[in-house]
Amino acid sequence: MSTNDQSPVHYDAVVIGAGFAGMYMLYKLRQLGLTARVYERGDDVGGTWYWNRYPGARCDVESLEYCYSFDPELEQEWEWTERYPGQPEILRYAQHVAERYDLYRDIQFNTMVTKAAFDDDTGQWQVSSAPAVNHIDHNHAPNDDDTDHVTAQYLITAVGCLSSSNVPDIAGVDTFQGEVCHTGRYPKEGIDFAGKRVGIIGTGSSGIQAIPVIAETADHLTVFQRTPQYAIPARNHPLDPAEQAEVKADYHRLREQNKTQQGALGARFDWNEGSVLDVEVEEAFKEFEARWEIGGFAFLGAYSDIARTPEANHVAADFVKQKIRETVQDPEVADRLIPTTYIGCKRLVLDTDYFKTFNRDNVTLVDISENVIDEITPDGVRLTDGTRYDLDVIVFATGYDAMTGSLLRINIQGRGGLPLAEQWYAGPRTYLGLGVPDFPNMFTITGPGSPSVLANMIVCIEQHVDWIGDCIDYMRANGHRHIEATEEATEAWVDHVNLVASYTLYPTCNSWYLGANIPGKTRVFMPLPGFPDYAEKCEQVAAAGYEGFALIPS
Ligand code: NA7
Repeated sequence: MSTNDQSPVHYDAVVIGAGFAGMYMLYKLRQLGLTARVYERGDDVGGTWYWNRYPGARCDVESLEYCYSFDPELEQEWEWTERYPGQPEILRYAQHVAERYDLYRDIQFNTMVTKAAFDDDTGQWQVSSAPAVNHIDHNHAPNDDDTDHVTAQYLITAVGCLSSSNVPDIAGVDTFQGEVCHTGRYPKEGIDFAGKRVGIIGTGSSGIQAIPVIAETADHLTVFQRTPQYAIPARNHPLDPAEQAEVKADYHRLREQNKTQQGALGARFDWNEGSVLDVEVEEAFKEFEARWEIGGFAFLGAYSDIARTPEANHVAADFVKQKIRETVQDPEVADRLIPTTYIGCKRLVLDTDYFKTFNRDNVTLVDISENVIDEITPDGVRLTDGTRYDLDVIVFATGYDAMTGSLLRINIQGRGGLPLAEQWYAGPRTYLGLGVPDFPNMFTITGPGSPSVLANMIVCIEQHVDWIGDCIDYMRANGHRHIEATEEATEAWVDHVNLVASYTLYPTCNSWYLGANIPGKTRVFMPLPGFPDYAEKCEQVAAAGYEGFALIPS
């Protein structure tokens, strides 16, 4: 593929990323008879589930719902072993899919796309790639010496919403003598915590999953918490074969029903339409208790106004706060673990024994909300007030530059060399989360402005890939060479996303949905709440001849 003295190899489509989105996109492109090349930074498929190998890594969507539906034979034959799939099982599933549909041959691993530029003269995308550089920080630039170039008619990004790791810029991190890792870039060979003094920074979903598991083997675990977080028991358990068979017997209907749910999941839960404010607190707590026992996101389905109305939210939050106080033996530690934000404002975490872990003698909770980490020293961590913690291992569970980070890390340029970073200087601007004005023939799978992280990702991925496939098919059938989101439709869509978010409590806290976890990032609410309305809008747009997009003939 080296192209020094020849013209670059041309593909109908270049796909960036071989996670669940990239794999299904490749499958779809092949079905359409198109040539495609997929570039992947890792050395295997799986995306998020390739990188997130930290102890306790598990999906918060149930196995039977967190899998493809495009092939009835696949969904019938694959057997899940647990209610919620762990990282190794999801990775095995991804590998099975890649083998089953012979996807590997069109995927180039260990490769980063460094630049993708639309060429105004040829009307094609010019894509440059280089060997991936392995580093704790995903944003680390690869070496430019060994760059390959190809061209493509379509550029399809399947980079994932949570794949650009956020490693805080803390002075001295390079001087640390022990082992350092980020949960989203966890070493394949694992880390042996036995007998070690471990520090973990971050108490989001990754931290909350990892903490109980690391605490079991570490000599001592120090948890550095900036913001306390709500967590609901996952109640994971081995999947009963009879339950699996029952779901599979009715799979199609359940899948279709999921698509009518706001989060495209949980069709088997009871989603109560009523208001928590219409019942006595005792009755509401009884309902929450029942759902606490079931485990998982069913908790949020207890009443319909928890995510919308502050007073309703308080009732649900109070229930969880009471649970934390009942579980954590030291009242002072319990106080520090109690969140002050609305429940669900940051993504609700499903946990296994998280709060209980703080009753262990070998676990210390350190509040760094004000007394922040000032420096990482060769021996550990020093806080602003001078307190030192000697450590052998530091685990960053500090999350991601979500939704836009992985796209902006690539030097993507649209018409006239316009950098995507410039088009998005005031926050991401997309039409339907799928297209960007001035970036013809570029599709962003689960891009900002689509439900993505607020819904079952696999459902969102399939919906986007199907839509993109249909769109390309339509273009070819009708002699269109380019498709491009219009400025007006994009403007209106960005306003729409903001309006829908404003009806919820999501924008009220410093979450990664808003980009608030990344210093200097423009605060814009990036995902769109509500899968069913969104999917309907996408269908309407397509049925109206791709309304809001400009279609340019060959
Ligand atoms: P999250 O949810 O972004 O959590 C990151 C955690 O790291 C969170 O507690 C942050 O505190 C903390 N953090 C981030 N930066 C710092 C710095 N500089 N200092 C101290 N603490 C910091 O990421 P996860 O990987 O846990 O989960 C991501 C998603 O994956 C999750 O929502 C699921 O969808 C799956 P903060 O709350 O910002 O104060």
